[in-house]
Amino acid sequence: MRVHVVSDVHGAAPELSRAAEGADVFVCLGDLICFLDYHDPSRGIFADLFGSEHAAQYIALRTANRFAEARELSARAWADLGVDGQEGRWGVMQAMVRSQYEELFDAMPRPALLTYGNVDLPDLWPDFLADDHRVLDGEVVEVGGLRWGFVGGGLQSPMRTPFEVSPEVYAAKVAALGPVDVLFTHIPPSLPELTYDVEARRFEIGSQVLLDYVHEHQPRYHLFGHIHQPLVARTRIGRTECLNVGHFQGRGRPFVLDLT
Ligand SMILES: [Mn+2]
Repeated sequence: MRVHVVSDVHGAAPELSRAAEGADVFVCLGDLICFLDYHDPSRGIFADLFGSEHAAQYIALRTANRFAEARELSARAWADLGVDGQEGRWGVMQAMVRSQYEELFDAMPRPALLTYGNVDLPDLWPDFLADDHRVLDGEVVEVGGLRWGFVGGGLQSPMRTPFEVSPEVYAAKVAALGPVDVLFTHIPPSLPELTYDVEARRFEIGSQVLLDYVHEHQPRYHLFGHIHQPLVARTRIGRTECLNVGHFQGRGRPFVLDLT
C-alpha cells in the first residue's frame, strides 16, 4: 500500500492538488494556513493585510524570540488599518483564513484522511470539507488491516498559534487511541534532535506524552510534521521508525510510505 503524507502545507494549493498522484491512501497532517512565510515575506495573511515590509519585520522579531515587540508591532499595524479590538481583528482575520481554506480544500485530494495542525482553525473546517475528507483527532481508523491513530493540533507555546491545547487535553487525545500500528500526529515526540529547527535555530515544542506513548506501544511508524527544517528527519525509538514528513510548502511533494 502506497501512502502519501503531507504536513505543513501553508498555502501550497497547486502542489497539494497533485500530492495524491499514484497514492493508494492520502493523509494530511495539517497546518494548511499561511499566516507568515518565513522564506517569502510577501506571502501570507500578514503580508496581504499589512504589506510585505511589515511581515518581514514581524518575522524578524519572532525569529529573535522578541514576541512582546512583535505583538506591539502588529497592534500598531491593526490601528493603522482602523480595526479596533480583538473582535474586529478576528473578523478580518477569519475572512482571510476562509478564503485560504476555500482554495486549499478545493485542492485537497479526495479521498483524504486529515488531522489539524497548530496553524489551523478547526471550527471552520466543516464549512469546507468534502464528504470523503475524514478528519481524525484522538481517533483510530482501520486501513488495510492496520490500526492508524491520529492526534492533531499543537501544545501551548509563546508563538500563540491558533490551535494549541493544554498538555492535559493533548494527553487525553493520545490516551484515547490505545495501541496502533501507525501513529500520525502534527507535532513530534519530545526528542531534541526531532524538535530542533536548524533554519529557525530554535527548539519547537514536541510532546512528552507522545514520546511516552511510542515507548509504551511501539507502533511500526510514527509520522509527524511541525518542524519545517529538522536537525534529524528520522530516528528510531525502539522498534518505532519516527519520520518527519513536514514542510510540504518547502518540498512541494508528499512523503511516500510503502506500507506492506
Ligand atoms: Mn507548520
